[in-house]
Amino acid sequence: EEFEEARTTIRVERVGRAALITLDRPRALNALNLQVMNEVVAATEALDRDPECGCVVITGSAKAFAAGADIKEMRSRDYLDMYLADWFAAWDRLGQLRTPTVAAVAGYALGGCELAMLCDVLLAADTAVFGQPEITLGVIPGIGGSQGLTRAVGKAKAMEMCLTGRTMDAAEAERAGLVSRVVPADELLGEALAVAETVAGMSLPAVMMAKEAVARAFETTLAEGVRFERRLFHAVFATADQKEGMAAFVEKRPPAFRHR
Ligand code: CO8
Repeated sequence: EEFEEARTTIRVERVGRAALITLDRPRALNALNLQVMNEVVAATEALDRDPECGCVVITGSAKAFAAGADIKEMRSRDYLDMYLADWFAAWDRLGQLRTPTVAAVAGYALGGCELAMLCDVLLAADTAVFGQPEITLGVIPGIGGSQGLTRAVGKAKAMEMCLTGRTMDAAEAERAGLVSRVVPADELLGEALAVAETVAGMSLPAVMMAKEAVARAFETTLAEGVRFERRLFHAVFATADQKEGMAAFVEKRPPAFRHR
């Protein structure tokens, strides 16, 4: 533990215009203690401000994306400790980034399921296992799992998973709409980086607005969401990239977006 606390719990690399954050706390299966939370949030916020970064991939190890919140760190805390520290609140900032994020999930995503759901695109290896096992510890999800999972897979599966701790394998997660695609484990990182580089090659304002528009679907009525989308759709016609993208199509050449 002492050794672990003295080192960082993540690795950050640049891959072209994409960035890769690898959770690196192998002895605890990437359990999400406060250090991991603070490092992931600080790294993603720094990348969000960096104009050279167009998309962030978050991944774990082959065995565990993240085995949940750190049980050893929480076990002896009481209500006031948790309330006054506003435990886990910083994770919300991951969901507020403007730069798109891709979760590349292999192995256990238990509670790590919540971290993955804070990302915009979820890719799963065929080894992925998703679950909200908090109930088996006498507690409940605390990083938005009860809300995110219910929106992602519907009430029946979310309720069963949160009440029993039952896990979903990758195939079920794809059928249920939790992940966009399942790929062989050895192709996961390559696929995730390919998605990230594709996103990072698009017009940045269009990407940000598309992300905002999809995210709005979870926050408002259909009519208000469509109105929000329409306003943004009109707004993209103020960008040079709209002219370039449409000119490139007509001229049968790849677009060279200015705002990337
Ligand atoms: N917290 C702290 N340490 C952990 C955690 C964790 N969540 N998960 C694993 N570890 C540690 C183990 O204690 C063990 O350490 P040591 O070698 O010192 O004994 C080491 O990682 C390796 O783990 P295992 O020996 O258990 O590995 P196995 O391959 O046998 O099993 C499992 C892997 C199935 C993933 C198993 O480790 C497990 O069930 N982990 C706990 C999963 C869990 O319940 N997660 C939910 C966490 S609680 C929680 O999230 C409640 C808070 C609410 C909101 C936030 C959620 C993110």
